[in-house]
Formats: sequence, C-alpha cells, structure tokens
Amino acid sequence: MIATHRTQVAIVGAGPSGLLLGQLLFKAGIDAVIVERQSAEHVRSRIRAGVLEQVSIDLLDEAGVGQRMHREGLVHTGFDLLFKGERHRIDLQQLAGGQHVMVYGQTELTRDLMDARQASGLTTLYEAQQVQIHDYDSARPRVTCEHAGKSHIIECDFIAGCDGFHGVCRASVPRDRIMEFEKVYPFGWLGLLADTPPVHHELIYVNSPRGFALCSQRSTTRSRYYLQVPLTDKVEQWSDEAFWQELRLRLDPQARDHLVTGPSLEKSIAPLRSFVTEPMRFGRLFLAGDAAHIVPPTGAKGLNLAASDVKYLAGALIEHYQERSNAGIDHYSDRCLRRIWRAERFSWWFTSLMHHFPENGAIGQKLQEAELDYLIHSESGARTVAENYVGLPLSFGEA
Ligand code: RFL
Ligand code: PHB
Repeated sequence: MIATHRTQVAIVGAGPSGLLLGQLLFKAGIDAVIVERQSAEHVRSRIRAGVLEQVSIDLLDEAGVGQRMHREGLVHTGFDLLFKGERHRIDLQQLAGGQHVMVYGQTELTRDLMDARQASGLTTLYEAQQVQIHDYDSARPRVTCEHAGKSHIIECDFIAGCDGFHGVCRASVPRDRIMEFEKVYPFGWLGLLADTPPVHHELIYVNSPRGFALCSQRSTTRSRYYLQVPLTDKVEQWSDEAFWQELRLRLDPQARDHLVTGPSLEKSIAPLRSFVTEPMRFGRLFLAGDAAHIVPPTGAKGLNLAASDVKYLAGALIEHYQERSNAGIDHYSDRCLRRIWRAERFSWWFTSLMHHFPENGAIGQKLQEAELDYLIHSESGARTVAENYVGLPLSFGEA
C-alpha cells in the first residue's frame, strides 16, 4: 500500500522548530505536513530548555500559542553570577534597555504547539520510520517514509529539515556541498528536575573550583539544577543524595541554607558542543534549529536560535507564496548564520568563563575569577553580558 500526500511544505521533525514553523505557515494559509520519527508521547515528555528571549516570546504570540506562556511563564529581569563564594546580580532590565527573559519549559511550549496543531486538524505522521528526502535540487522534492504499516510519499514544493542534530536532512547533503564547524567540550551537564521550590527566585550561574553549576526552575514549585560532570560519568553513578551534596558544595552559604531537596523526577547527562553548518539552504531544502547548529546550553540560546531560524524561514516561504518573491529564500542562510555565529560566540565564551577546565590548572581558575570580577564591576562589561543574554535584536547591525 502506498499513500501519496501533496503539500506545499514537508517538515521533517516535530521538535520546537518543526511545530512552530507548521503553526506559522498554517496561520498564513500555507499547507504543511510534519513527519516525526518518535511518538507524540515521547516528543511531549522531553525535558530540555527553559529560557525564552523576547524574540521567541513575540514569535509564539504571532503563532497564536502564547496565551498559557503569558499566564504561567515567569518573567525574569535578572540573574545571579556566583563566584569566589559570592553572588552578584546581573540586572537585565537596567542593563539591556528594559528587556527581560521568560522562564517557560520547552516541554510546555511543545505541548502548546502540539495542542494547537491537533485542534486545527493538521497532518502529523508520528512514529514515521525510514524517513528519506529526495530531489530537493529539483522543482518537485519528495519525502518518503513508512508509517502505520504503509509506505508514504509526500510530494511538496519545499522541505524543511527541522530534525535536530541527529536527523536525516543534514546527513543527506553530499559532503562536498556542506561545511561543518565543531568543538566538543571535555565535560557534560548532569541535570535534575524536582518538585521542590527553587533555591532562589532567579537563576544562579555558578563558577566554582569544583565545576560549574546552574540553579534554574520551571515554576515556583519545580526546580531544575545542573552540575558540570566529566564525560566519563554515567547517570546511574549519581544518586539523588550525591547530586544534592555536590550542588551544596558549589553554592554560597545562603543558597546552601535555602536549598530544598527532594526525589528527582528526571536525571540525565547532556554533552556540550558548539557546532555550525554552512550553508543552511540546498536548493529547496532548508535546515533549521538543531539540525543546523548546536550551542552549549550555558547561554540558554539553543531554542531561541531555533525560533529565529523559523521566523526567517516562515517569512521567506510566505513571501514566496504571497508575493512571488524569492528574496527571503535567497537570503535565508546568510541572515540566519549572522545571528547564529553571534550566539555561538557568546555561548562559547560564557561556557569557557564559567566551567572548570582541569588542564588550565590553578591559574585558569584565578583568571576566570578576575574576568568575572571585572565584568560585574564595569558597567560596559555587565552590559555586554546582559545584552547577549536577553538576545541581540533581529536587525542587529543591518543597514
Ligand atoms: P529537536 O528538539 O532536537 O527536535 C528535532 C525533532 O526531529 C525528530 N527527528 C526526526 N524526525 C523524522 N525523521 C528523522 N530521521 C528524525 N530525526 C530526528 C526528533 O525526534 C525531534 O522530535 O530540534 P529543534 O526543533 O531544532 O529544537 C531545538 C531545541 O530543542 C534545542 O536547541 C534546545 O533544547 C537547547 N537547549 C536550550 N535552549 C534554549 O534556548 N534555552 C535553554 O535554556 C536551553 N537549555 C537545551 C537546554 C538543551 C539541552 N539538551 C538536553 C541538549 C538544556 C539542555 C540540557
Ligand atoms: C534550564 O532551565 O533548563 C536552563 C536554563 C538556563 C540555561 C540552560 C538551561 O542557560
């Protein structure tokens, strides 16, 4: 049995990039089919990012899915940097022109997008196997897959590769047409989610000789903490008690006293990497989000970069269909990459500043502390951190 679908845009991957693109296209009257390797349940339950920049907040509003985020998301106007045992606040609002970020879990955002898609009766093939892309250099690209015991052919005008770092789209591009830039860090983040009140009402980024730590949150009753761990560590080696004990050792005395511990709802280790693909367009195939780039999570940029790619891509496709102009399509890769490299630079720099690098010895720790000391006492230093953290404007530096 072969089922043939005809659509304008075939989207591979139902992560935040694919779902948000689908929603923006739907709003503009453009038809799209999403093909996703995992089950809907699996996609719904993934725990990842937590911090949204204004650009992402605005885009979720534009897609018509921002209501719950505004009700339940937590507006943060600053965060703390902890080093040499003391905390110092970076006031985002004061330093970055009144801007703030929103703490709203990727899990919630994904749920809002999936619910909106389902409510509109749009087609998503979950648990699709052997997904392949074809003929994206021609006027008639296709996506094929196996789904619910049938072979499916999706004929389309364009393919959006929103299938994450391990997806099929980037991997299908011949090696001589693509450049990849990569740095893998010699440590990972061990994350723990717990139904305990957060240790502080804002995030705390910790530089400690024992390694980096981050105190984040999902709500006023749910906390998310991370510890820098060697890549050789396995999550099974870390009991909840060992996690809490190590976190306490990296915190300042006040936070240590306030820390409320409890059983973990989830614990996992994520490797850290900087990665960029150039270009991001190959004929009628576009890469967006983690399929094209990865940042280490220290700067909270991954999901936000995915959202800005999608903003440019949706804009380009809408321009193509509504105005018969390919200008947005032709500029897609360059416009995305400018923003991506700026976020890559910030994420790499903030990661290098906050993590423990044993190979740099005691002097490495002292130099990090001196740089942090400079940053928090220099208005321009603190402003640089704040401005990058809230996200550089979409039109930054453009004529
Ligand atoms: P995703 O989320 O990886 O989704 C890709 C989807 O494609 C599917 N797929 C396929 N489908 C069909 N056929 C195939 N062959 C396929 N191969 C894969 C996958 O099943 C999946 O559903 O990519 P997307 O949509 O580009 O979204 C990117 C974000 O998920 C990612 O950048 C963020 O989670 C990164 N990130 C953070 N970003 C932030 O902006 N702020 C943060 O605070 C933040 N914290 C984080 C993070 C990522 C983390 N981890 C675990 C990597 C914290 C962590 C710990
Ligand atoms: C999170 O809450 O998962 C989170 C927050 C800030 C980051 C990274 C992750 O920089």
